[in-house]
Amino acid sequence: MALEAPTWPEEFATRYREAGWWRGETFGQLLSDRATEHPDRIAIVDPASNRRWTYADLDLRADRLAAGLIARGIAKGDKVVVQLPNIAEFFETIFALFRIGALPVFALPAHRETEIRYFCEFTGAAAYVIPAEHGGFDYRDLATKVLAEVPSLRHVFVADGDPGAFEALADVPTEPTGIPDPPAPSDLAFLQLSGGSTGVPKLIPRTHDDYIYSLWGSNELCAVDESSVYLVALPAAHNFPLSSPGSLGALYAGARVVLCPQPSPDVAFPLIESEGVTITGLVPPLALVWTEAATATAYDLSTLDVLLVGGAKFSEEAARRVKPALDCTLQQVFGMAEGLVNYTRLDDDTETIVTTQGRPISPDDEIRVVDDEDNDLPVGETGHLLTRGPYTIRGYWNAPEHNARSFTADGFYRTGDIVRLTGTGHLVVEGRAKDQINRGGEKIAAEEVENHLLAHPAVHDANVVAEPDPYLGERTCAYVILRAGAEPVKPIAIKKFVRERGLAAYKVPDRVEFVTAFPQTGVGKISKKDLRAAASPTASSPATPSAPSTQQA
Ligand code: OOB
Repeated sequence: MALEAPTWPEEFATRYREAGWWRGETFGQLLSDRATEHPDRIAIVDPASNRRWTYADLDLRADRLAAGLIARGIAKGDKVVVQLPNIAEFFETIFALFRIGALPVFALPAHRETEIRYFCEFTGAAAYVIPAEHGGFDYRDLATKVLAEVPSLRHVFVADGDPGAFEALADVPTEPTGIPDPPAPSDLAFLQLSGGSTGVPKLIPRTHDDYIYSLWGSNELCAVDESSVYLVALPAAHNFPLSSPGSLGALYAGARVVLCPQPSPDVAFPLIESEGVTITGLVPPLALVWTEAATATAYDLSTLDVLLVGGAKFSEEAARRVKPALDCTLQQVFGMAEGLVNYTRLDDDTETIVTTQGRPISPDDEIRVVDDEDNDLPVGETGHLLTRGPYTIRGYWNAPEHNARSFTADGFYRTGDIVRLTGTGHLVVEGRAKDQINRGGEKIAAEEVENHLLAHPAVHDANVVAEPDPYLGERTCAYVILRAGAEPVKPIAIKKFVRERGLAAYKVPDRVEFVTAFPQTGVGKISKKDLRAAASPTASSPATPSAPSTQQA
């Protein structure tokens, strides 16, 4: 299958194979292998529906669903938008698609019409898989709208609950007939979403070879083996709980995956006790909540060996509290869906664990810390992180213009993160150059929200920046200049407008501030740095975005 994105030059692919990083496995095959090796071991626990699937169950289900999907015309290379919560069918669906060589496009349950329509249109998706309802939201209504708008979309499958006018996923499986043309290890396995800093999200093409390396590489560093029990506390489709080492790492190891319907301690702690969970991953705000709750809980959390925390910067003070409260090893993880994942090592000393974001999985991960002109900086200096390696993409899917900006000519990915390397090769995340808000691990591209604000008839101009939040780390502040003579409008109306445009709720600005002008840089560009400083009450030199000396509406 021709890749629809730049891939590794042959000399790199050969090197990664020869080094043993790329093992020539596919997801479809590895599940069959595990099912042959230990058919009766539990693979998936879905407590909400009280189901426990063995490896043999999951393998058979994936085969039967693949056969049914093929009968409905889903073929190798087709894209299928998968928007499922933490339920067992998520795994049945993605392994069926992996087997066919059809590509899941991993949407999050929080995505709404704007995002889903875009994923379906941009990828020319053939099918869309949803729950009937989840979190009080009816995905069938969303699917009805998207189906009417996207001509390529031929099927909507409802994986859980009343399918309404659509086909229930449970009615799709049939007798397995064999896969006509299974994917090769170097083929694309799926499209993951980028946190992004551009107007629309970019799609990340991952191959079987490269992603599977990130799984077993993570397993080695996080001590995941067949006796492990991994709790999927974050949304299952996100790269962190999927692969660091995540559910797929656990399945690779022949371990058990427990699906947590919600990450709050009142739901997660009883599952840790009853299933003997040994390892899980959380974003910093949740890690704080768990740490607090653990000191007062009656549940037995003693099986928990490792708590991974990542997705956003975990403050040193919060990191120090983890071990005393949960009696487990904290492992910081600094990763990205584009590839590179860094872990603190389980045997790192406490200072390293609490003050750094770890070091790369692979000896073949190349790390550069550069200045604004791409000159390499001496170790210890702070600069832009560039990376290249055996599981970091060489380009986004069908996005040549973005690729020219986001990758160097020799294939390094510009992460947009500002980091410092320590003498031991650990990375410390110092900040971010990309125009993004990291809202407790959920990434928001400022430009995307600004475009929606600009669609409001009363809005002349808008700038979205991060402001500090004690719980989330960052939240979103929209500075808005209203049109001269526009009807008076309240911040809440602006928020409502954005929400009603069908955007995921986490992207709706937390605060809308009306100003008459934006601060400018020396060359007359809008200064987001000054806007950020204005949004931060503790900033040393707060700008005054409403200062009349700057750009007038
Ligand atoms: C993970 O993946 P994404 O794609 O949602 O976001 C990647 C970005 C990074 O470039 C960085 O800006 C930020 O999220 N980030 C962190 C961080 N971990 C991620 N910033 C500071 N400290 C950390 N520990 O977020 C992701 C993917 C795999 C594993 C873990 C996280």
